[in-house]
Amino acid sequence: MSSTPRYAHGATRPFGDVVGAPFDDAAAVILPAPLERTTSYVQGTRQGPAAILQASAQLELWDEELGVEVHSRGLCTLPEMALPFDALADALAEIQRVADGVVRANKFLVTLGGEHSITPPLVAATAAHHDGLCVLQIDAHADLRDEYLGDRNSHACAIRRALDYAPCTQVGIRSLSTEEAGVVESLPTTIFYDTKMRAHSTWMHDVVETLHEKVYITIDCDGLDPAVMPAVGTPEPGGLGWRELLALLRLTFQKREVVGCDVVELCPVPGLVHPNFLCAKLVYKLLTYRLAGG
Ligand SMILES: [Mn+2]
Repeated sequence: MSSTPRYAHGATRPFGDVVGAPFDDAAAVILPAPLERTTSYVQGTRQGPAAILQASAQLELWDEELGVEVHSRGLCTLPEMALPFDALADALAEIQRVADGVVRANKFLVTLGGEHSITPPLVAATAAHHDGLCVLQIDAHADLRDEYLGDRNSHACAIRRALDYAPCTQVGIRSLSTEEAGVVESLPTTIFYDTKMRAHSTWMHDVVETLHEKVYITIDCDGLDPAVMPAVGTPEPGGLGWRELLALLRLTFQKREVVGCDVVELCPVPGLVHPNFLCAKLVYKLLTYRLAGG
């Protein structure tokens, strides 16, 4: 009997437009989780997973950087979660339940958001099966508020909640509130601010040095420079370049065991396809770095 997690779902569109492995045979699993409940500026991240999967049909599956093609090494795309819940907490609990089923089956889970509030349940599910887990967050925003607009599960609180399960290293940060700045020192997190992090040429190694052996990576698209990644709900000037992000990710996969990832907060702009394609390529890079062994 298949151990595929069961849940209410919509369409299934396989990553790369190529039917991959059945769940039980898969090494890596893609979970589309189009949650959008607490976005605070531009709306539309619920369209993110579908846009990434649609764009992924245009990907070349050969990776010229590593000289491999990993799509055939056991990739399963699950159907898009429907998340028919009135309460945000119930939707997050369902994401955690489904993620637990994937991580328990020893699959490399890549979740497509959706807003950043999906990350705490994903980290919780991953930490339950991987002792000593830590989180690497790529983001413009610290997301360390204890609550935002009365909601402790808001996207603006994502990393604060995730810290309940694992310590964090935050990279590319260039936006935080006065309240957050006041509590940073007391929290189990290390911040590499965008304005200062490149001061030493070894900075990427310095980032990786802060990470435990097992790492969960959460990538908020707005961590990238909005000049290359404009389709986000809360854009911030500055940020990582595309090659810079890939170099940091590759180094992390080379030096640590990355056990799960998410790519969140893509907010597609009608007629502007390059951000969607960037996210599809980013997801495939994560899969390539993992499945090809760095
Ligand atoms: Mn952000």
